[in-house]
Amino acid sequence: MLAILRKARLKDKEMRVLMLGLDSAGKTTICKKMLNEDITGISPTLGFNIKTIEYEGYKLNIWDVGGQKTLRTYWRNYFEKTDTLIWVVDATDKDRLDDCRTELKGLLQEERLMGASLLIFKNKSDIESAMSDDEVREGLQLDFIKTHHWTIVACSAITGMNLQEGLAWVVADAKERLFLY
Ligand SMILES: Nc1nc2c(ncn2[C@@H]2O[C@H](COP(=O)(O)OP(=O)(O)OP(=O)(O)O)[C@@H](O)[C@H]2O)c(=O)[nH]1
Ligand SMILES: [Mg+2]
Repeated sequence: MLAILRKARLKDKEMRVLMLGLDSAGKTTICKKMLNEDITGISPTLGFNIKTIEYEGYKLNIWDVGGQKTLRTYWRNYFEKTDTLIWVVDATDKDRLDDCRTELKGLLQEERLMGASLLIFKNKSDIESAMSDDEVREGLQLDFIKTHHWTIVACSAITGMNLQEGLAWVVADAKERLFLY
C-alpha cells in the first residue's frame, strides 16, 4: 500500500526529502545555496525549514530539521512519507564521526524510513583538512548498509560544489524506483 502511494506521488513528480545530520553540518546552508539565497548569517535551526526545489521537472520538498542534540528526539515527527533521506556530514568534524554514525544507524532502523533512499552529503569539502570520502565511508560504516539504496557525494555549501549532482542522484534514483515497482 505504501509503495503504491509512493509511486503515485512519484508519478506526480513530487518528492518528500528529509534532510538530517548533526548540528552545524551545513544543512540550512546547503538548502539556501541550492536556491541561490544569501548564505551569510545563518543561525542554528531550532525547528525546521521547508524548501521547494524544482529539478528536472521534479518538485522536491526538502525538510531541513535542526540537528542539535536536544532537538534530535523530534526528528521522528518528520519521518512519514519520506522518499529520500539526505544525511549531511561535516567532513571536518572527525571528533563527532562516531556520534554521526550512531545517529545515522538509528535512523536506518526506523520502520517509517525503510523505503527511503539515502544520499550522504560529505559537506565542507572545500576545507583543506576535510576527511576523504573513504574516511567518511569507513567512519560511518556505509558499506554495511544493506537496507537502503545509498550513495556518498562530496560537496560544499559555500562553493556550491556537487549540490546539483546530489539532486541529480536523488531524482535519478526516484525514476529508477518508478521503473522497478
Ligand atoms: N567552509 C564551509 N563552511 C560551511 C559549509 N556548509 C556550512 N558551513 C558553515 O557551517 C556552519 C553551520 O551551518 P548550518 O547550515 O547552520 O548547519 P546546520 O546543519 O543547518 O545546523 P543546525 O541547524 O544546527 O542543525 C555555518 O557557519 C556555515 O557557514 C561548507 O560547505 N563549507
Ligand atoms: Mg540548520
